[in-house]
Amino acid sequence: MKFNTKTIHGGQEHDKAYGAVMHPIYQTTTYAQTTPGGHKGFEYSRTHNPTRAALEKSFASLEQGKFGLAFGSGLAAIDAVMKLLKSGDEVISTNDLYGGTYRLFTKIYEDFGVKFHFIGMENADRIEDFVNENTKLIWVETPTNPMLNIIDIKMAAGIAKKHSILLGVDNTFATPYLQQPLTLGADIVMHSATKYLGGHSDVIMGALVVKDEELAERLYFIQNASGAICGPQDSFLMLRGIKTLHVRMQRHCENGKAIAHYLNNHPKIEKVYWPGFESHANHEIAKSQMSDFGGMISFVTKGNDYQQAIKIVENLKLFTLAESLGGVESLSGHPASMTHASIPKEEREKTGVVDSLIRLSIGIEDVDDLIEDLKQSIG
Ligand code: P1T
Repeated sequence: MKFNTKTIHGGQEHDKAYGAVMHPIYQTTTYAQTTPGGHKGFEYSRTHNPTRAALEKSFASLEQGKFGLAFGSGLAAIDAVMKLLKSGDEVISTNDLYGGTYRLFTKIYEDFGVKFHFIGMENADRIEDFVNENTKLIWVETPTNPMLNIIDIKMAAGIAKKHSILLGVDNTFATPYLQQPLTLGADIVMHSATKYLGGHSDVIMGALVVKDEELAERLYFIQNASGAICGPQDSFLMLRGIKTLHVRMQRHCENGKAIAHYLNNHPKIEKVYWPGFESHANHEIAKSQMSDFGGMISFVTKGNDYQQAIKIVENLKLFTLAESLGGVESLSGHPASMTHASIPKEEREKTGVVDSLIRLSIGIEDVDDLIEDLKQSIG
């Protein structure tokens, strides 16, 4: 089955009771048993719920994995991965990543004795310099949030395999429409499904997909034991959102390309970060592991002017100034004070998250209107 068909049918079957075409919302916590343990595969909704199970099959199908897991948020999904580790274990993570992921790693898991190495992974062979006998996980976000760096998943997977380390890839920015990390050798794919998978800015959710059965069993155990699952209504909304993922992504990419070029030619803009430019440091890797370049763009104004950056985001009318990304509507953000405020200034500035950086999540509105809005706001 091809990807555009999988978004609608992947892992799905019609409702067995009445043939409902959309998967029913099983709004129940528990299931009748005829005798202790005598049930139809569902006991208690923290452990399993039919609506969530349908969604988990859809996640697995999209990412070409075998097992999908849905969580109450993207961070809950990453938290479940971290619970595979124990005190003394080490993680090599990209240094440019969502601020909340950095906060989870440094403010929660460092206290539990997990050691993190945050490194630039634009040259992925650098990862090997940080591997030792305690290394258990390599954590990659590509494209990175918010600098749109590209990390070579195949190369990272080669290093992970060589040393029997797990490779986890946060595929939130690319989505499986553009990039499927399991096919490039990753062990775990993670999503903030809140973003493009849901696509309508109305559900907070996380996803994991794996191929290996033993790893899946460990993660299902953590999912049930820790309990950070999502509810059936949200699972339904996510299934509905996924059905249009391919058409939305196509438009996000088209609009993203037009706006990246518009900004790149603007006299008041210093630099535009978008992996579709031939001048992007890892453009060739982006071309080889992604089928297009996505709808996320970051840029800085000439002279690194903080006040001007704030004025731009305040004056935008169609682009809403808000946290998050990946919805049908365009959003703007100021990473230094919003999504990445939990990363100390000296750390974030090392990766380029300066005070004048603006991040855009390009929606699927008419691109002429979006460019008109940027024109009136940037001047
Ligand atoms: O917000 P939540 O669903 O918990 O997902 C966390 C997360 C994980 N990974 C990436 C790459 C993310 O971008 C996020 C959430 N990001 C934002 C809210 C944001 O505006 O960047």
